[in-house]
Amino acid sequence: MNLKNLLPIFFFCLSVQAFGQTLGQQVYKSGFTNPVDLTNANDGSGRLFIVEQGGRIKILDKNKNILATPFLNISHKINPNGERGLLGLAFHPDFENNGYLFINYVTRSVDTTIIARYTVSNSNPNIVDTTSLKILLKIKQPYSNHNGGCLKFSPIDGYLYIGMGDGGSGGDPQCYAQNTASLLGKMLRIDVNQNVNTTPYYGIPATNPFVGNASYKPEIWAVGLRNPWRFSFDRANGSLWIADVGQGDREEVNHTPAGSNTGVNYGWKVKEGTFCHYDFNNSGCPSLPGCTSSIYTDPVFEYGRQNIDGGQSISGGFVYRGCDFPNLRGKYICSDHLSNNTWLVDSLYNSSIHSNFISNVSCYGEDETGELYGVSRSLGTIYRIIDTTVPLTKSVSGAIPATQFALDTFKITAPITVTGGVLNVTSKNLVVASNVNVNNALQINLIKPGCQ
Ligand SMILES: [Ca+2]
Repeated sequence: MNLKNLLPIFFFCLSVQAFGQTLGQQVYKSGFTNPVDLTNANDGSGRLFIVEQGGRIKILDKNKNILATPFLNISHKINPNGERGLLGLAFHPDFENNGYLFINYVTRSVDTTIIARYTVSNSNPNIVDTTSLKILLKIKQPYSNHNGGCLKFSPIDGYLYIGMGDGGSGGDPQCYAQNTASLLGKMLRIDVNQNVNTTPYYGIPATNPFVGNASYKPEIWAVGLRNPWRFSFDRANGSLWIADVGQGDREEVNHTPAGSNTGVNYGWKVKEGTFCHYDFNNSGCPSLPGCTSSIYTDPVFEYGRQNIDGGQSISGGFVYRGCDFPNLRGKYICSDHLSNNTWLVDSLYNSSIHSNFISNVSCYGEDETGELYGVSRSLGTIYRIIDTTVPLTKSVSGAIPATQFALDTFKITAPITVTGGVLNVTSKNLVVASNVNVNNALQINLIKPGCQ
């Protein structure tokens, strides 16, 4: 066995363990216009779907080509200004079989949030059948801002969660977020597998916390949110991370375990983060306990409004569960849209700040394997989130011994020319069946100890 090729790999892995991770970003693809959401269809196609606020959903295929024809174009239906427009996309967990996708947008004329279902074309997997439109929810917006916009399926209960802002203006003047007869300022949870072919094209999960309580809208899963612009589920355990944009004091992240059916009150507008809201009074509000009451659930992470180590508008991200960067695994990432500060928050809620990160992050998104991407709204660019201590590629040339590379470390992704032997590549390992000579330098992409 020729150890020359293996020793550098061994010492390289040791150094990663010794020095930990350094958060970094790498341009993945540019050319989008005001992108605000990124997701995948989990159908094995490797496609990324990029939502543009102006009303188009673009496909970035697995070869990193932006398809010329949008997946969907509803630009005629929406108002793209401010916090309005096409804001969110979620694929049904069984999209591969039923072709359903769900979007969240604000209408062009009278500001109204629409939650709608479309079906992918029977004949072209890269086009939505626009005649398939079904509208599930219409929620009137009293002001132009704080429209929420995110919607996602829980990997645990399979229900669709919809983040609703408090309706806008400033300070929630009508106290919508604590008004249980309003869907504004709430996290909603609906079952899209009920009434699939009849209005309203969804049903209420029997385990929703306020089912049977006449003073609550039954869609409500949690109350007390100001503008949960971006939330996500941890794909490893189904827990929910909600980033809630603040008013004047605190930007916050809330973390709630999977299977919570108790009806969390996240505090707004009695509290802003862990602070008592500075101008809270009961004007417009139902009679509510004061801000020190235990009925309000505090965030697990928050920051202040100064740009040096805080910001003014949080864009929530995801817990990294990809395979390529082991030292990022289990950490939640979020950014401030205005200050460009970015944080990693670990499972004990310890945080580290990374300044001068991606400009104007609107959202993060996962590909099918859990690799993470950050999206710059102003630059129209998608960045891959990386650990800079882990090189993305490594090259070898010359003779490779017949062996299996150690530590499940490598796979071959680039075309190679080989003489004198056969290379067998499995999902985990590079296996060389007999001694070979590589004519050209061989690029090996680093992957996934413990994954697949
Ligand atoms: Ca709160």
